Amino acid sequence: MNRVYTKSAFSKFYKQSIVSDVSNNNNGGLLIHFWIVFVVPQAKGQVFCEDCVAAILKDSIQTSITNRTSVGSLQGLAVDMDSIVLSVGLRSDYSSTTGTGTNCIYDLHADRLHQHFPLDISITSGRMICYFKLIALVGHLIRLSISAIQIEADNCITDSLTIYDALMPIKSRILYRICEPTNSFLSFVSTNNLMLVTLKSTQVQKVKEFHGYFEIIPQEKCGKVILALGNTGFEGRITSPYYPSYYPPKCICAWNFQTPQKNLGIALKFHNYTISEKSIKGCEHGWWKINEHMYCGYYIDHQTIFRVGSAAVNVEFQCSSKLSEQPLLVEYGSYNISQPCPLGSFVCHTGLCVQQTQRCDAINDCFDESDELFCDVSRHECNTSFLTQHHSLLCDGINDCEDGQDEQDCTESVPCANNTFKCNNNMCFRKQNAKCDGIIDCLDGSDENNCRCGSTKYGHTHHRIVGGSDAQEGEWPWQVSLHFGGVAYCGASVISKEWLLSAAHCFQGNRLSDPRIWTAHLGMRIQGKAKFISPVRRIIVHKYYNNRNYDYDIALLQLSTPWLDTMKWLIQPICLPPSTHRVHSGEKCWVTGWGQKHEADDEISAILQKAEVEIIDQTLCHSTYGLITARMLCAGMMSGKRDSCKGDSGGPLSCRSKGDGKWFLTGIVSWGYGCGRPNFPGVYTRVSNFATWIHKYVPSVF
Ligand code: 4AZ
Repeated sequence: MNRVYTKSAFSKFYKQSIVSDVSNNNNGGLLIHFWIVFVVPQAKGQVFCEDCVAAILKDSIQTSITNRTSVGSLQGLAVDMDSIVLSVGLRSDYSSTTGTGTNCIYDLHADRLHQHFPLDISITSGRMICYFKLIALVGHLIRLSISAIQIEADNCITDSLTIYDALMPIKSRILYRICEPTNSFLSFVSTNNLMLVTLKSTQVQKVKEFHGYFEIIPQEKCGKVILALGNTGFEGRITSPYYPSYYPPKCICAWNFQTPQKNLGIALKFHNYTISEKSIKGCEHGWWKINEHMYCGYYIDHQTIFRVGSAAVNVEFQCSSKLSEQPLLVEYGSYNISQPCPLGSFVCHTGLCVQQTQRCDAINDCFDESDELFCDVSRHECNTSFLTQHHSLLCDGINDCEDGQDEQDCTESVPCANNTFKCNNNMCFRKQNAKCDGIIDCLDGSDENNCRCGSTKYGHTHHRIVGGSDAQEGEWPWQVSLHFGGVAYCGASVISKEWLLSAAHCFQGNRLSDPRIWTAHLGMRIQGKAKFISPVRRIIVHKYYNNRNYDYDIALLQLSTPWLDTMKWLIQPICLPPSTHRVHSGEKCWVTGWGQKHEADDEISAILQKAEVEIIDQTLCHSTYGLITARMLCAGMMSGKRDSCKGDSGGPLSCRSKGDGKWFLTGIVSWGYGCGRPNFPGVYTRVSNFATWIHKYVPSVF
């Protein structure tokens, strides 16, 4: 290396080469892992590139033109050209592996298939980086299983567990990073016989622990020929490689299905996943080729069925992410092409079949609510001619009708006596003051829900406004302005002393996902004059956020410093709607933010703006935009004018409960076609869908 680089164009930057590891290659030779160290001044005009460094090395290797193999020679040594892989490492990665400052390096060799080699470590003091170098028999792979990890949860800033698909800690070879503590069982598979696991802790206050094991596993061939039986229904399953482990990048699988009859096609039931037509952009979570058609895959929180109307079906799946991905499970079976669903049933957008009687019953049987579209429930059935066949609307403890008609005369199904409290699970509790007395009376805790939220010291006026108007001090005490690098960038809402809710799309990208660059401005009316400013400690973006269609556009932010009760005149949390909460079209809500006042403006507003908007019927919104998922809702005016705009993203769509006058965070500003355009209302994240998800991270708000 010295000879190669001291004679190269980069000689003035070249420092040294250091072997970090030697392992077997797959051909009876050695695989040498080494650092080639360059010190490049930050001065302008320096031409230095990763590809050039690799090219210099490859140019120095002599290859014979007559003998066209990949083996060349360097200073008399045979070199496998295909084994030359060059990745850029950081100075910190380099110094950490060269031995100074750490005594926590384990070289672990495994030589027996499927034997578990335990990996357990606990760090009790000081700054620490532990390296586990896992080396398996050549030609085999490594499966790392994690049973528990206790680390600080702050986006990998203080602590992290990183799994590399190589022996050196090079960014481009990261398989997965864990930034949160977990007790769930997780496992990961390498693409070769080497893996490096690092556990970093920059400050140890509490004990940091990691428990797991690794094993050698054989390489698996993914895919097969499948002869489906004639019976309709699901009969088997296909999975991602190394299921139920996270599957490594660079995978490729091919399944060839054959049904016994021409009238039978193949149905694929994807668990927590869906595929849809590939657009010009690439796929982020796997691409699928099904009988010559291309699709992209997306992770979601429900199942979907994809049917191929052909007796011979070729399915090809290729990984597209650089990281390991969540395991995939797909059930398959044959179905009758001319009648995919049983007689008398309805085909959901998710491909599922539900009975016609399950349509328009206000229960999400399709998982994406497509059985509840084109129903026009509240308008039709809530006046005097209430249709009694829609049982679930009646006496279910939810006011489906604006006048509460569906919940009147419920003596039979809801035997709650006067002066008792009705829990969300329809049980009655006898104590008169069960609600918000600090004691959980209802089994589901619903008597203590939303007790210290959604109220303001400001008396709201209810006349309509045209476009936006200036908000008053203390009128929207949950409104937050999120500043990125000191500049107002997105909105958010206060939901507790230390948690905010915002939109996932505000945090997309390397820098935008770093909590250290953000500050949250609370209790603010005029931009820059916040009552309270806190750095952000942690950003949790929903793992199913889809940057194509803005599905699952939700993120939680944890403040570094909670706000104090002394600020409660200007800072208050907004209530979160329970998962049973349904919005009704025509309902009036308010959207607030410092975003652009007009679509064409490039300026944000100095004073917090508010605009009254109307919840738009989901069916109508669907017909305008097409791609409106069950995680979205539309609000605005079909005539245009009142709307949210750029800069309001992540901010609240606040709706006031008719019952107790409390304000609920019904939506989060997400997207839309322009701003205030007729027929294109704003699209909001439907917060009620995320009650369980929020509860997982913020148990205190329920
Ligand atoms: C945006 O770019 C944006 N009219 C936010 C809201 C809307 C449109 C765009 C809704 O952040």
